[in-house]
Amino acid sequence: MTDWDKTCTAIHNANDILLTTHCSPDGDGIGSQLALYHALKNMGKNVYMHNRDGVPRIYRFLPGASAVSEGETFAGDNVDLIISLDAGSRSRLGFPDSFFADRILLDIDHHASNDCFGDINLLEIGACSTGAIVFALLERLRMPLTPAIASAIYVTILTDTANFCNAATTAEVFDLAAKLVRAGAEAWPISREVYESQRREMLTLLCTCLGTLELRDTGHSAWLHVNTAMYEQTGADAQDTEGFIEYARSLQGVEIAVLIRQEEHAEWKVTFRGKYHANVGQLAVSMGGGGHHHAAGCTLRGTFKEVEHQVRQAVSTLLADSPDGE
Ligand SMILES: [Mn+2]
Repeated sequence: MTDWDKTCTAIHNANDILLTTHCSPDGDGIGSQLALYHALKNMGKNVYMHNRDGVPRIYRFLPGASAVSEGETFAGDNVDLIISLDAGSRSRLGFPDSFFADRILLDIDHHASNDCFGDINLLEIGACSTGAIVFALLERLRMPLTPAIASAIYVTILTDTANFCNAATTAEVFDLAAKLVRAGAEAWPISREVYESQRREMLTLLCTCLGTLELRDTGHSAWLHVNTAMYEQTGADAQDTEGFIEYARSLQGVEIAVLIRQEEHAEWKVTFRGKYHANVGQLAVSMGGGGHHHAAGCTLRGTFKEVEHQVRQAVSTLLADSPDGE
């Protein structure tokens, strides 16, 4: 569903707009949120930003990031439009039902697993990032690209294409990136902030995590895990695990990489990366999660052993059904 006209009308009619993104936000969620924040402010709207999990450290350099509040509830009674960015389902936002009562919900997203949870849905499944949809929306609204907006959208593309590397990286993506750089997004300073500003604790945790590497399914699946004891040993936290799974996928012959990360309340965040044919998006959907063909995730409950067993069976079944990766 691609409700361009309804989206533009809802934005024109709203006075107080709340922007939000999914739990454990990534560069696409945050960049989309901040780009739209600046543009809607420039239109004269009252704009608020609130995420269940705030803004990860590596994205706090972006202009406007300090205006994002966090937590399970948001006090603003006057909000008439909520815009959800980069979330495939309403539950991914992490808020109670009361959060959405009496407000129009606009869902802007590019996940194939999106269940059209909005009152209005602006979905472009082929888009490289949700930020690319925001870019197209700003063109429709005739909003000029400022350096702050261009930088925020650039981050969405940089991170969701895994540095202009993954299967979503088309000629159109490079065209869009060029437009953003011309509008004031600075590629090298942005890369320095996102990829070259890690804490030492991250590398210590990475060493520990790589020690858990296991290859299964005759070398077609690679497995890593992180538990809370590892955070205590290293001083790192869940945000530091961003990108760990790419090491598992980087091995020759690996078709599916899996990272199982301990969360609070006996929950485990399971992240999948695929390399060739295997559709890890469908795999994640089958376990209550969602995502894309080559990148997806879900949350499971139980002990580590139970969760690992469940995921192992699902991965082995998928690999048995897939043609050999080439
Ligand atoms: Mn995205």
